[in-house]
Amino acid sequence: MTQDTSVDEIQSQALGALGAIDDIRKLDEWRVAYLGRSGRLTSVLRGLGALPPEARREVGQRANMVKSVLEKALEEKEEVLRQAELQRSIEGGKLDITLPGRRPNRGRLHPTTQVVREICDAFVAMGFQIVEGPEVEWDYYNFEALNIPKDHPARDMWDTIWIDPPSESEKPMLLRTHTSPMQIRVMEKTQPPVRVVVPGKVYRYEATDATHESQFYQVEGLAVDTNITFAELKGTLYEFARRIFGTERKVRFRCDYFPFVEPGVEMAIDCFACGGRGCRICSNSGWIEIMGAGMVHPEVLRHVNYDPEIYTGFAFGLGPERIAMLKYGIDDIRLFYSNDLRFLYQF
Ligand code: YSA
Repeated sequence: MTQDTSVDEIQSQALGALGAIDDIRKLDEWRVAYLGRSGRLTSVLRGLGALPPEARREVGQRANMVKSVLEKALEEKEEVLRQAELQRSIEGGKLDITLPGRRPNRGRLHPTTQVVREICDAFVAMGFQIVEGPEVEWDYYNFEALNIPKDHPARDMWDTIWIDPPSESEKPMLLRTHTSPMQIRVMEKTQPPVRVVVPGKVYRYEATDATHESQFYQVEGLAVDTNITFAELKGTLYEFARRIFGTERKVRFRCDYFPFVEPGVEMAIDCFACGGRGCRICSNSGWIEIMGAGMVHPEVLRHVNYDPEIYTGFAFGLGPERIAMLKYGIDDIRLFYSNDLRFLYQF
């Protein structure tokens, strides 16, 4: 038998075998047997080199023709079997071709990100620029330069997660406990007038409850210029509250202490849950604190070589999760980071 007749034989055997297949899952076995890397036709094509030149051309051409015939036959058979399978499942009632398709899931921004952006937009509209800074911070920026020297009791206001504890390192590092260190970084690099907001994540070694997380966001604000007074601070923050909450909500300013401001204030909004009567969420006070603020302390200005006789400024640091809670009536801050899609899909 010549190589040529053996190629014809392969074709007729292959087509016979293909005709006998009635299950789509068996087609791959057939493909491997005849057209696969060690299949019968591929072996003939591989052996062409050993044939004399005139036979090589003839057998080669024939084998390639057979290959196309088999490939086409495989394609047709696959289509026939697929149609048959579809027909069977329609008849068997397994496939409801009238069912609407499944909607692909669409991604969206996390509610905290949405609120952070909304807050920043409100300040950008009032002439502030947005800057960002490191979450791993030096003790110097987080405390020292903000008028909180080592061993000062004010450090206890921020339960700190240390990377290098102060006793072990000359230049201790920590996870920033607030966005206020960016006040120093910005003023070191710029000359007044300064108007910036700084969104970012902060970390505290703190037990969680309905209004406290150990990782949360803050948005810092800083304005320094000549002639900035407490009136500018109040005007800016009232305007912010009006833009975010509308004109109906009540705003309360109270004296507060932060070592890097003088005087210092705390700003609160009336509790969304009890309308100010007092409940679990607002610790029976009727108010939810959303930010600390104040006039930048002259000592902080001196730290960055601004002359406090010429320049004054105000600063604030607010909690976007608390603002989202007030805006949307969310009664537990832990919902933001529990990865519960039923919660997240509402925003
Ligand atoms: C004060 C004066 C300034 O001139 C500038 C900034 C500040 C704020 C200061 N750096 C600070 O961190 N103050 S704070 O500890 O009271 O936090 C500010 C805001 O962050 C709070 O009003 C609250 O909205 C939010 N916050 C605080 N602890 C939180 C929290 N949000 C969620 N979980 C916590 N554990």
